[in-house]
Amino acid sequence: MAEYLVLALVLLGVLIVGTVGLVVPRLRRRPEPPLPRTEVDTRAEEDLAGPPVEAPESDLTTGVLVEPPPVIEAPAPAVEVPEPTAGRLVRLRSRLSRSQNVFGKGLLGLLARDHLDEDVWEEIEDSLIGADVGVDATRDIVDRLRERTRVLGTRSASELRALLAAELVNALDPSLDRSLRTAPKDGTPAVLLVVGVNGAGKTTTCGKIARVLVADGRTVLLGAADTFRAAAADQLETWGSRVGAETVRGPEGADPASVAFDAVKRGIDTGVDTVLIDTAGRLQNKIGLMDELGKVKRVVEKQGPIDETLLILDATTGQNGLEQARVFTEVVNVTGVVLSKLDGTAKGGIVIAVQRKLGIPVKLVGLGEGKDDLAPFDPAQFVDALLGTEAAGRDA
Ligand SMILES: Nc1nc2c(ncn2[C@@H]2O[C@H](COP(=O)(O)OP(=O)(O)O)[C@@H](O)[C@H]2O)c(=O)[nH]1
Ligand SMILES: [Mg+2]
Repeated sequence: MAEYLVLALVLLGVLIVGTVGLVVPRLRRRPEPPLPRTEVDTRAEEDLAGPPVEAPESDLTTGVLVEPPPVIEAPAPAVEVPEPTAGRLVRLRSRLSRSQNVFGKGLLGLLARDHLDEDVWEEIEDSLIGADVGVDATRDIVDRLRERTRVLGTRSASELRALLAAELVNALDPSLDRSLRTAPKDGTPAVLLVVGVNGAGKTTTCGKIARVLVADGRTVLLGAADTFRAAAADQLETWGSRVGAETVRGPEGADPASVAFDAVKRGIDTGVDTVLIDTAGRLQNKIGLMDELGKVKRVVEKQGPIDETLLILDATTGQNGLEQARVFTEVVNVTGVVLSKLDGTAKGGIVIAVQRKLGIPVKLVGLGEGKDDLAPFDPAQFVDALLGTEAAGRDA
């Protein structure tokens, strides 16, 4: 009898311990922090950019989130009116200050020496090569400069400046056509393709060009054919939305050619003036890139010719960038070069080397990260900016 009682007590004990063991962990798990809290926090801060909205408290007894305060929608940003392009290169000339040291101070200083002997000419040559002008162009410039200073009797500072300026402008071939073909023809939009290596500034330049066109009264559509990362399309869309331009994009990893095709088709259907197509520029695999870009070109051309293919080159990569650039000229018919980031280099001479090596006119230059820091390229204005205000002041 006593044995039954002991057994019954033991069973009862096991039952109690088991129940407690099951219930306690559940009780502990209950008040875990609800995930949506942080989400609500950041969203509210970004959208409102005002005083931080308090995080909603979770109800510990039910584990249910107390309803968050309503997130007030920020008003839709107004469409911006970009700066006109006229005179931009003159306005942005101070952005060339790094290069101005080499050309304006360095070269003009050397030319102003009392005796232009062999050593000085060698120093002048070194300066030009150091500024990425390139060996061939440097030799031409220095030979012509030597000849003209020899012929000329007097050598005032202003005369020397004028001689140097003339040779630099001459090396930039002012006769080249630098206009952008962006005007629609027979009711169909002009199509611009933007190519270049990763990070060169393609997307930024697309955005800046869209602003220039909108400022000129054109309607623009953007095609996000860099489908490698969704962020690339987002970046382009942001540029477009600021000036009221539609962006056609595909899902991440979509076929770039089909996105480009859709963009042109949409541009034709909606009757915009210009379609700008941004592309990817991964160069790890030259064959892959050639295939991809070649396909984009062929597929787009099913709907009509590409009016302008712009190659974006990062000026800070200097002569190395030039070698990479060749790959693009082999695949697509590059009609113009945009030299980006000229504000970030002391080697503004790269403009001369690029044109000479590629035989393609530099049509635009990027002079900063700002929305309107893109200028039409003009050899005389550029050289004037390179030689600097100080040198110009000496003329007066
Ligand atoms: N300083 C400067 N930065 C630039 C210029 N153009 C582009 N960038 C910057 O270069 C980086 C890469 O540009 P992005 O357009 O994304 O290059 P992508 O990969 O060719 O599309 C960004 O941080 C841009 O702001 C320029 O003219 N000057
Ligand atoms: Mg990009």
